[in-house]
Amino acid sequence: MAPTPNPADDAEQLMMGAVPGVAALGRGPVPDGDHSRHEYHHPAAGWGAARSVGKVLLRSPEPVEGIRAILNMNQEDGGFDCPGCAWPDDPTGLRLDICENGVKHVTWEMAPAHADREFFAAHPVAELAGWTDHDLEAVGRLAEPMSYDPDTDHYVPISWDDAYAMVGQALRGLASPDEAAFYTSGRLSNEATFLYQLWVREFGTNNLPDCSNMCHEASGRALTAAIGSGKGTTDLEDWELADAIWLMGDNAATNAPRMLTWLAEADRRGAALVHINPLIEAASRRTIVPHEFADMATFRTTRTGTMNVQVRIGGDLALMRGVGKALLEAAETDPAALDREFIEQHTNGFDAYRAAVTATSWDDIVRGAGIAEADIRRLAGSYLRSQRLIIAWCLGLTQHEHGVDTVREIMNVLLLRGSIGREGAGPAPVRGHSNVQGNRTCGIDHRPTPAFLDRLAQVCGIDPPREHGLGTVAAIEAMQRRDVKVFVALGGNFALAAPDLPRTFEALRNCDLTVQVSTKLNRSHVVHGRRALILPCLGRSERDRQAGGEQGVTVEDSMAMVHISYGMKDPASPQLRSECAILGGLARATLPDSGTPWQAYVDDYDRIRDVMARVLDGFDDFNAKARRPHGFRLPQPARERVWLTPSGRAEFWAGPLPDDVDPGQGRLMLTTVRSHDQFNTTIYSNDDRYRGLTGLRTVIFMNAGDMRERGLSEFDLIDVTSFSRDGTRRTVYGYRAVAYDIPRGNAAGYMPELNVLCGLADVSSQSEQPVTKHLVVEVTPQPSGRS
Ligand SMILES: Nc1nc2c(c(=O)[nH]1)N[C@H]1C(S)=C(S)[C@@H](COP(=O)(O)OP(=O)(O)OC[C@H]3O[C@@H](n4cnc5c(=O)[nH]c(N)nc54)[C@H](O)[C@@H]3O)O[C@H]1N2
Ligand SMILES: Nc1nc2c(c(=O)[nH]1)N[C@H]1C(S)=C(S)[C@@H](COP(=O)(O)OP(=O)(O)OC[C@H]3O[C@@H](n4cnc5c(=O)[nH]c(N)nc54)[C@H](O)[C@@H]3O)O[C@H]1N2
Ligand SMILES: [Mo]
Repeated sequence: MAPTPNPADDAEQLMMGAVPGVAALGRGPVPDGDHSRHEYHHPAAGWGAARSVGKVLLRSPEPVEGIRAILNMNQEDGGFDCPGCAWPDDPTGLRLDICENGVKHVTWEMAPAHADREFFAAHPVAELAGWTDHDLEAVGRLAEPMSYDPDTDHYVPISWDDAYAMVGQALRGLASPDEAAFYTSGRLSNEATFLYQLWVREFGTNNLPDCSNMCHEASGRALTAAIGSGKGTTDLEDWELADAIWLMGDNAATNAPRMLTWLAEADRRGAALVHINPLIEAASRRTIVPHEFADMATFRTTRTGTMNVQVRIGGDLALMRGVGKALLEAAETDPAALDREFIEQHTNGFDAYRAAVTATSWDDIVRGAGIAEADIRRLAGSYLRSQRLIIAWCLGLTQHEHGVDTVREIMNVLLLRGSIGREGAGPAPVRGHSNVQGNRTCGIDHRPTPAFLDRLAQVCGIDPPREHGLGTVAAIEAMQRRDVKVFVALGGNFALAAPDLPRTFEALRNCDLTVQVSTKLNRSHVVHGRRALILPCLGRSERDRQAGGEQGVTVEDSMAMVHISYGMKDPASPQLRSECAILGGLARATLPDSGTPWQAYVDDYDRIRDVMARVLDGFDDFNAKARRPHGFRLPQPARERVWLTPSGRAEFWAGPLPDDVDPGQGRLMLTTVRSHDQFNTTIYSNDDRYRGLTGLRTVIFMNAGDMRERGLSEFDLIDVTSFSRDGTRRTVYGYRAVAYDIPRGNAAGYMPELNVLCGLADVSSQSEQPVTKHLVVEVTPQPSGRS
């Protein structure tokens, strides 16, 4: 008998674009067929953003609470930290520290708890699996713990104690602790992070994959090798003093909008603002600074970019090599071109670097970067005229095979002129999730250092495992092989954020138990193991009451400032528990003989902070310092020109230029990006305002010449096939071509939809990151696909 077709499977196939001849569905709201594109000429932020905020607040189920909460966001006196991006708060308090996307984010979190037992009783999981990801999250907040019942295919209520017991029993029943993996998304507070890794390591594994493995892992590894610590060195005072800012591979107007204010102020004092990006993004043009009400009233715009360098995808390493080459050439006649004293006193490996640069021809540089020699020299000239250069970067640089090398080459360029450990200068990786940097600081790392483990052992009296654990991609492979049988996720949406969705789905379904600690319903709840738990937690905007009174938690921003954050709003449901409380419950159920005072930690987070102060560098007097207005800055030795590298010096890197920017005859290099209306896998709408697109996410932005070559007109249906390193191919059917200002041979489209095209083999050997900004594809018109 033929199996009965499952409509949800069909819908999932359509979301993936897996059905030949049919338009792909995507993961936003179901498209109504009405889509359009125009050139966006307006300034970023300003009234467009204000209008959008107004719309979001009106749609919000709790408009008054919404406005009140937003005004309390990022404020020093008892407010909470914006759960959006990791851009720091303004320490002077002079600037209105909210942005359009932060507002969207908080109001989205403040939804009523409609994902409750009645909801799950009405909708079997097979049906929910057919909903788009937008529709799943739009149900509202999760209300109470739920457990998957395979007999009825429904999630059914379970008590917190039974849920903890189920996890404890499953973990204790494993042949080895390494048969479990524990994922983190970058929302988790420092306190919850510390408890999480303590539980996992006391249990006995370092299998702690996290979203960093897909995000800034390359930055951390490169910075550690170059300057001895995995973080940037600049703070906002430096951003106020810089006379040149280069922004590489970052869509700031969308993903770190509060940066626009700092760019506008830099322009007013005459700084050079260079945007290095294959796409001309909104931040490279003008903004209306939202906290300057006179500007808002008079529509006065300020420039946020003075130069665009439209590098080809993956060409940043070559571009930086070119800048270095121009500087070294200039130094032959101009002694001030290099900071020789700094190079001599503070660095190692300069001669090898110079030799590597000499060995790289201008031809190779120009081909690799896709930028003319004269323009590269112009960029270097601008650096020579400046005294204080900040180079900031985000995912455009990291999600490549050579992400680590690229960040090393940025460091080379900074080291040449001593642009580090000096006011107004230095490297500035722009982090993603609001506490992703804090997660690493507080112990989420599948490759922990022996020094950290020693301290943990000594202070907490546990015997942590020493072998490295599994990162994200390795964890997927292990689940597929059934080497890992229990998967626990503290936040995030692993099913959708990871590469190669069909294999990731299979991996999760292979597990005996999947546990998701979440705020909202998402794909990772409907793609689950044989048994599955949904454990709903408080969001950052909500009050956290424990036995010891109301609790605050700390986070660390992109610039290593740590501060405390208090929720302001009553929890969406009385059944919700804090992440710390859930972790305490899970730990006690897993480790009945544990000597760790789990309950005492949960009762009063000051006790967690006290023990963190003894384990982590720079956290001494943590409880007092966290409560200072704006908190405290973690020490960054490289900022003081103290280099914690094995040589005790900052290290130049002298590798060769890779030859991997050319996708090959007839193929394109595809990069995956976020739209203006999404937060990672959370999709608010099908629009992307700054790119002028409305109504559709299943698009590929292409150069008009590449479209002509393929006989394509705007919005024609196309199929996109990727070529994985392991020789396999993957296709999404029924996307649409959109002409865009992007270099020939390059293309862009949206994550998470296009994660289908990234194979598990397509992972950087330097960083273990999936190379989701470096996919080799072929775009073909869909047979009879004219629309
Ligand atoms: N509103 C909102 N804010 C967010 C997020 C969100 O989804 N929504 N996500 C958060 C997270 S977790 C992160 S990590 C950050 C992500 O912030 P971004 O890194 O800005 O995110 P992406 O959309 O991936 O954009 C990458 C940028 O790099 C460019 N790019 C792509 N390939 C290349 C390349 O080869 N070279 C160069 N030079 N540029 C390239 C793209 O054109 C794009 O401008 O934002 C955080 N903030
Ligand atoms: N192709 C491609 N893939 C990518 C990327 C890319 O650029 N291209 N970017 C990568 C990057 S940079 C990242 S960071 C990952 C993102 O990967 P993740 O961090 O795994 O995904 P998110 O979409 O941020 O997770 C959203 C879910 O988090 C839960 N959540 C929200 N707030 C909270 C909270 O306070 N506590 C808890 N416990 N749960 C909460 C909600 O249930 C929500 O559905 O994706 C990666 N994947
Ligand atoms: Mo990220």
